[in-house]
Amino acid sequence: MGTASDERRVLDSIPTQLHIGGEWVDGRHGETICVEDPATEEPLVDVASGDQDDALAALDAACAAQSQFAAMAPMARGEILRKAYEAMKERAEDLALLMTLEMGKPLDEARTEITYAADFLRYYAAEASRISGHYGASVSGTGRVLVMQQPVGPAILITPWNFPMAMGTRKVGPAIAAGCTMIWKPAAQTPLCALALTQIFEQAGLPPGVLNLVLAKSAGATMEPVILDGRARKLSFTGSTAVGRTLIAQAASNVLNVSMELGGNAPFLVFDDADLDTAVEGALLAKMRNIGQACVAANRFYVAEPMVEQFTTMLAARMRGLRLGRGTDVDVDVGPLIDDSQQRKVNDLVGDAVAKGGEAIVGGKIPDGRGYFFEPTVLANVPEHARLLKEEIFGPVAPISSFTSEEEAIAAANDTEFGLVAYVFTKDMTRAMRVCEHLQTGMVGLNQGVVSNVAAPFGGVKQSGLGREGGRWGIEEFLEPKYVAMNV
Ligand code: TXE
Repeated sequence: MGTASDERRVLDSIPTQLHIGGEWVDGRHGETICVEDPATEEPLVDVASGDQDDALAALDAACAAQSQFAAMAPMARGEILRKAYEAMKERAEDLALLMTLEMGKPLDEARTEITYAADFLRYYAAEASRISGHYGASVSGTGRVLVMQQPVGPAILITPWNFPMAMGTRKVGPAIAAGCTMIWKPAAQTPLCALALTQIFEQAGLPPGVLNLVLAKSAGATMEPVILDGRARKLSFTGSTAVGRTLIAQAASNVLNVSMELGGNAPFLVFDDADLDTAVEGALLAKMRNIGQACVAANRFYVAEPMVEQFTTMLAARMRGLRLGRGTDVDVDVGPLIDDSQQRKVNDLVGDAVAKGGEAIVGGKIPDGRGYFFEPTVLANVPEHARLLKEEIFGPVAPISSFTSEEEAIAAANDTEFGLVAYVFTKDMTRAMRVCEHLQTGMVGLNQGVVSNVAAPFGGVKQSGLGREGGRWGIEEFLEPKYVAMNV
């Protein structure tokens, strides 16, 4: 897998148009998006780009399909999800290659994401048939309480490029299970995974108009009229906090139900009783998965004073040993960043930290050559006012500081407007629980550097978002309870 002819075959195997009302169509104005390989900066393929007229046509199609889809037996919706899951597993190698080509992550990481993404479909295939209401006595004893669970209505899904398949299935899976029709706009950098997934659902028998795919160069101008229209009743977004804020304001005009999975600034705490090998292993995963382009990426490392030197030496040695390259090449550990703007952002943040007194122990630069690479970087002595301790780095940069007490560690961890995830390494379970209770985050990785699990509620507090995805929480985001007061 990964030869030039495999690459061409995989690229040629997927559609390149928008999908509206069950038809594959070009954008009305004939515009296209050129998809680029971030490791080589070479064009891969052109796909159609739509505008607000296309997006409004997608909304019409979603509205037209809504009531019939809501009436479909939940088990039948589950059956479609199950078929799509099986198709993803069958095509896993090709899908992984497609992902590596358009977004750069090494093939092994892409394979892991395909499994994770497919599992959302498997999970929600089963969950569809478990949607249930409630019937019971009222507390006063007279009458009855009947609660129906109904789909919230047509949903707008907007997804980012960092996990192009999993961010899709994590929204599309529960929306289908709940009986919602959709307008899905993926990121312009990664339309190919979205096209492949839409094709899989078409082949799995999803009725026309249920999943409408809108690709667009200009996201805001294309989607704003759809959000402001008011007929879609749900807006589920994963992306930056800045765009999330704009979208919440747009959704407010028609009081749309919103789910927001936004940015993070994850602290990584290593206490003095932690197992250092486990902590370094966890740090590598939490920092370097997807070359740091994850909302759950460890952004700031705080290590107990007596161990900070050893931790820094161990992590630096591991970071130094990572091999950068095109994700299709064997033995590559780390791929490129997604594009030049992310590369510039990471470079600027590191430049700011170093100008303010930070010291690059490893890396710190854009390497020579083509592709949007950035060297795996460990920084020491970064002062508190450095921008990268306040902002989401979204790159392979680990700033390390020390602390002298549990209170100081918790205060530093919570000193951010974000609240997605924190990582805690300690063998003392009493301390672990105490720290978990005090952390202002939606998730905690306890002695592990990964929190993603399809059965768990993924999401944040503070400016990291609203609502949860995954597990039974994820399907509830697409359901509305309707209470019927019964005179019995
Ligand atoms: O995100 P955007 P970008 C963070 C991360 C990254 C930064 C910028 O820090 O460095 O955001 O990345 C669509 N109306 N995260 O610029 O712009 C866009 O087309 C409607 C964290 O890529 O938020 C894409 O589909 N849609 C995050 C999606 O929003 C709009 C993942 C995300 O793009 C829009 C990605 C608008 N006005 C970036 N503007 C996470 N939570 O994991 C953009 N979009």
